[in-house]
Amino acid sequence: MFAKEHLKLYFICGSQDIPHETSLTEVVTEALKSGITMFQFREKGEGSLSGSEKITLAEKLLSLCRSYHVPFIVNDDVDLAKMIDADGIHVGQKDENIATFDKEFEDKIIGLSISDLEEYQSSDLTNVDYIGVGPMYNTGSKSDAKAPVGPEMIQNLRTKLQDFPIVAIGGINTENAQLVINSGADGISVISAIAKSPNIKGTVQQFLQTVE
Ligand code: TZP
Ligand code: MG
Repeated sequence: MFAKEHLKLYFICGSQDIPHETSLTEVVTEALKSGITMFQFREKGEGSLSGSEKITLAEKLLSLCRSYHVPFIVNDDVDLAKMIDADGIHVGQKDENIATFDKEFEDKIIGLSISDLEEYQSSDLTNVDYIGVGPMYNTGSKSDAKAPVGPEMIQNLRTKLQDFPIVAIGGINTENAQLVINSGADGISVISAIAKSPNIKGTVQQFLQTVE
């Protein structure tokens, strides 16, 4: 089900990341049409939806992703992922422990955030399909983001993890994406570079040229 090709251009988004003049559904539709390879629903922070509004939106985006054969990952919310039968779940270091749900997610994609070597050393990757490493650079999309670790962290982890799937995250744009890929990442994950792009199609195509 999971292949590291899915990490090439991993778009992460929630309604809080979307400029007022558009909607999450419109942005995700345009991103899917343009060729993103995986999507994560990250409904989190100021301006995000909860309860039934969050579930309805998730179901809508899941069916959109299915129609493009793009895996749909839920950030953090294990109950939601189970309820709507998402393709996977992404958790951070402080989120629900993977050991508590790995059996139920055996045939699903499990992603884990790692920001530095210390977190890498204390993480059990037995049931993890990919890790998200970052922030690479300063980010305006995560209020509690750690200090940027730079592409050197990918190089560093790559030597320890051999061919384990790694996606880079945090402050990645069309200018610095090549550097991140050259450091050994299998792909890049972005929020604002796509969510706030005035030309999503052009931005996605530029990213895809970099990662291919
Ligand atoms: N985790 C580390 S940085 C980040 C997350 C979710 C935010 C990435 O957003 P952007 O806009 O691509 O910097
Ligand atoms: Mg999380």
